[in-house]
Amino acid sequence: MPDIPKTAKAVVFDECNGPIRVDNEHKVVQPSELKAGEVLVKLEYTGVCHTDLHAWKGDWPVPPKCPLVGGHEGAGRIVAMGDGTDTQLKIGSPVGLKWLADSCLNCEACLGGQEATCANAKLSGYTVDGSFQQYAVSYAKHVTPIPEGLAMEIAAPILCAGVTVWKAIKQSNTKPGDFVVISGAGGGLGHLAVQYATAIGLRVVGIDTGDDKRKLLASYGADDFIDFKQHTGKGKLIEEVKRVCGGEGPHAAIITSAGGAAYNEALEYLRPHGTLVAVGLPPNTTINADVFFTVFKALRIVGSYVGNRQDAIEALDFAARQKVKPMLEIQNLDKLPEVYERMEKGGIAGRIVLKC
Ligand code: 8ID
Ligand code: ZN
Repeated sequence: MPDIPKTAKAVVFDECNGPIRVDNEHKVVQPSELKAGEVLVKLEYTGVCHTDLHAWKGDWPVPPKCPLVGGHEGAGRIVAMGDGTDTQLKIGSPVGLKWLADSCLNCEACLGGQEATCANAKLSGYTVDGSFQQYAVSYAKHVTPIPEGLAMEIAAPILCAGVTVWKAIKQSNTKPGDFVVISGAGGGLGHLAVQYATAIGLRVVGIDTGDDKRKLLASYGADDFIDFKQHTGKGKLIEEVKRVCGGEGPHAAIITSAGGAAYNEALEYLRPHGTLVAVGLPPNTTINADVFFTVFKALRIVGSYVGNRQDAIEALDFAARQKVKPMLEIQNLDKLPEVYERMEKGGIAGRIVLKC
């Protein structure tokens, strides 16, 4: 059994919008304190998702627990397990922590493979402490096995961003050759959505802003890029999206933007029978659907919330086969506050991953 220190580093905040502090002497849960089903994971890398920023800002209707160690894209190895834990995983197994830390596995949602909507779901970095630390407690039934040979820093962003967009694509009602718009395409979720969509043969139009993001998405084989800041007049973005999608608009639009404006015109640029997949979670935002056109164009609006255990395995498999490769900038765990500042400005192309 590996040596487990009594304390280690964690990044903590005590209240939403309050100071974010690096605690170098954060208590590490000891193996003897773990309950059956719990695992202690020594984290190597963690991605920073915009959800973590929403959590710190208290953006959503139900605030996170406080004090909180955020983070839910953690990659590391199991170093201890509670007595009586029933699992195939072993000490040393590489595993990932996801947003969904635990669920009951017995309710209608869980039995139907919709674990995220389990009434007893535990959420990493929201209702339980997450991955912005060196040692985290998680749950054997929900940690995701990371394929041997896949680098931990590559696995990390797949564990939320990758899983979520892979699931969203599966819910988009598209087939190879169809047009899909990814709005927020240059961000953490979006740049992976472009890659998964391209990998399965969709024609991808990215919407975001700036030349860095334009170049990044072109390197993944996106068919078009629309800079939303260059199409600001009334109806201009709708016109441009329709134009690049064969004149009729896309078969689906997956909104991964962290800003509400991306939702505004999506229903208007979709082609008949098109699907709007809502993924981004801007605060206080509503989707305005004109009833007449929703009916006459037979549109679908679908909310897509992370993915289940199998979606996570599939999402990592794309990365292991190098069909999908996150664009990473690696920083130290201590840099979380600076990362949030840059994220708030929309200035990150791809994902920032922190070394734990
Ligand atoms: O399960 C889920 N549904 C789920 C899972 C994980 C994350 C939802 N999310 C949510 C996050 O909480 C957040 O609201 O998805 C959103 C995006 O997360 P992210 O990809 O981690 O954020 P980012 O890296 O900051 O990227 C956001 C991108 O949106 C662009 C920005 O330029 C940035 O590249 N963007 C914005 I802000 N406004 C835009 C607009 N009007 C826009 N792109 C197009 N049009
Ligand atoms: Zn996330």
